Amino acid sequence: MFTPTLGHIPAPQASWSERAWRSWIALEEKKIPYQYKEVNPYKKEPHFLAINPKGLVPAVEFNGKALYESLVICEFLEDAYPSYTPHLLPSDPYERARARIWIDHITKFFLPPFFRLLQSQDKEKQDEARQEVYKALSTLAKQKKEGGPYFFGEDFSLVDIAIAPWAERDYIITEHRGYKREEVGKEWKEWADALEKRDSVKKTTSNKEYYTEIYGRYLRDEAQSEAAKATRAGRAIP
Ligand SMILES: N[C@@H](CCC(=O)N[C@@H](CS)C(=O)NCC(=O)O)C(=O)O
Repeated sequence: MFTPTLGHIPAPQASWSERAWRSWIALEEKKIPYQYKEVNPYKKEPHFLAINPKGLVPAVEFNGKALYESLVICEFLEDAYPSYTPHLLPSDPYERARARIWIDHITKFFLPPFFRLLQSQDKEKQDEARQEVYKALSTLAKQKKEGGPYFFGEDFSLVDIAIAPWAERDYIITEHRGYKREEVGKEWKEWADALEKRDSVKKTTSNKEYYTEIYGRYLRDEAQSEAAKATRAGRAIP
């Protein structure tokens, strides 16, 4: 959970949540002072449910008011701190709309097969999900502007933030599910390489041993997160 505040308390390096990580990268990029508070979203304690009734991270408390949903939080930070740079969305309305179209693509076409790829125990279903992951990423990467490492070329944006956690953690599906960045295509390989080298991403990453336990549960299809349960039941992920 994040509270934009005047004091900056360094965060412990233990956050595994990809969605929380998006908001964290946005705070670091824009250098908004914040306080990081660790909560266990699986416990869904009353004080946390009062902040996010869905009981999911990330959530922020801003001037005593609560907000949740990773991408909404990132856009909120952009709106609430207009003088803080870099801006995470382009100034041109058409390009802003394009950013939102491709962020929506990540939500709808990348995340569901990513979770299916992790959780499927059946080889054929894994192959199918891996192909869907490749397709979603190559379609996205083909929209990337030339002349710089990020979606909008030289300008790092919310599209980069929306996908960065899965670029940094794709070694898990490489080690366990036969995924290769190169198979997606050159555009994605170069983009993903740049994302994992970005300071705000490196600074907020956690150590690998911590992830092994968390992702192990997904790889054995034992995870009990809302996303894992939805994937198992064939429902849309939250
Ligand atoms: N759409 C939400 C999803 C948030 C979400 O599912 N967060 C996960 C961590 S990545 C969580 O809190 N899981 C706890 C649970 O499922 O009980 C967002 O983008 O913020």
